[in-house]
Amino acid sequence: MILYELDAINEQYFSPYTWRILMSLNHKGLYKDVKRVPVKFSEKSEINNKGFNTVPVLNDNGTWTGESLQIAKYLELTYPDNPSLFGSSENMNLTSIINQMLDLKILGLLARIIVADVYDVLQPEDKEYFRKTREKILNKTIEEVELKSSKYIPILQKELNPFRKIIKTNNFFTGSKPMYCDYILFGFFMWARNTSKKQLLEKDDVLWHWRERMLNLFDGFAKKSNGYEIT
Ligand SMILES: N[C@@H](CCC(=O)N[C@@H](CS)C(=O)NCC(=O)O)C(=O)O
Repeated sequence: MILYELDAINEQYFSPYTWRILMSLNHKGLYKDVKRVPVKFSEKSEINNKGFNTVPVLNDNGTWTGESLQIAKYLELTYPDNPSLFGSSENMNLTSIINQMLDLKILGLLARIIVADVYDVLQPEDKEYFRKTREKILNKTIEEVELKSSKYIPILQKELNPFRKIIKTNNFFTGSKPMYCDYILFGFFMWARNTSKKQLLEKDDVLWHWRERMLNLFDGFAKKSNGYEIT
């Protein structure tokens, strides 16, 4: 299996969507069979040639799949005997809704907090492409966004309230075991952890402890990745 992901300096792999798949591959016990291949924002021909423009992209023995949620579903359906990412087909559908809602809400907010930090850890040849595309989306320069970044941390914290309610009584979002739903939100935290030194959660927050549990899964797979110590 080949997983295409974004390159970054110092192997600080940060794509939130790729993190969902890295965790899913571990969850399914398939990570040991995976070769990780970095592509650049500015040079993505390996995936472009197969019709994809974003990472993650998975090539499983000639079967190519793009879009993180589609990859997760592919893994679930192709490897049904490995631990389930969704629990049932009904839960898979529900998780798809959560995926869309979270992406809409959290991506924009977190981008306003960490975009300048992401810019700093890009490969030098990717900076021009990133600046051009992201400044167009944010309608501001990266530096202007950075000036207001701290304003968005409490807004992000508030948006996460529904998750806090759930994990007051559960270790993970659907119960005692992590599922794809956990990996969706966790991917965003890995985007921040592996690019930014900004503190997003307070230490007494139940989500802080959930994030610790997530970092420690699979023998500390995410914790061992190159990023910044979360304080
Ligand atoms: N909906 C897609 C989003 C993937 C995505 O936006 N990936 C970003 C990196 S985090 C990317 O590859 N961007 C390439 C570009 O902007 O050219 C998914 O869930 O996989």
